[in-house]
Amino acid sequence: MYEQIKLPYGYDALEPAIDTLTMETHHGKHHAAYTKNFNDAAEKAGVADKPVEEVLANLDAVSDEALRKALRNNGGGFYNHNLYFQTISPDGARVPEGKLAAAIDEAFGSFDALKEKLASLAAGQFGSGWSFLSVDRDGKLYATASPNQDNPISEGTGRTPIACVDVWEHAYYLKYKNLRPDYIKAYMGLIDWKIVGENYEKAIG
Ligand code: MN3
Repeated sequence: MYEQIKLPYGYDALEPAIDTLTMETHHGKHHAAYTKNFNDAAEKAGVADKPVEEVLANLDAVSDEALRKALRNNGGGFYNHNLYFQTISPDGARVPEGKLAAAIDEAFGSFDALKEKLASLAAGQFGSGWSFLSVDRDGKLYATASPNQDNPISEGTGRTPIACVDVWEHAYYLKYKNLRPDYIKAYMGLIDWKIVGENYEKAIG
């Protein structure tokens, strides 16, 4: 059984950057639905004993097209939102340190340049989707965007996402309406780079 992360902070803890009603709806309804639908599809496909990363990396092994699509969309939604809610906090580290900081400087030139790139990818994503910071097996970082609930795993890149920005309208529309860039800035201001650093070290083993 795949489980939604339990938030280590309250739905109202991220005010005013992310409002309480958006958090309630996003985590309590949208993410809950992706999780339920992913569990159902994984059960049907006979893959429910595998880690979500493995399911997403091996979608081609599922021959039934509707089931493959359900796994891609709901497995992606389950995975992406766990990362989205896990990597923010009301009082986290606002700058990266150690190995992650060094990898960011190497790949992007500076932390500010990375933030600009992740934000512009998110702002420029046409329709629903995400921007991701991901890492390959050699520790090299990439910033990319994906449509829908895709991610670097389901896209077959072999990279592990370690931070993300959700730009589906359900992530921001109640408060920010059409002002997607303002939401992106607010969300990115909540990213806990200590957690992202832990994700980085775990991904490269
Ligand atoms: Mn979302």
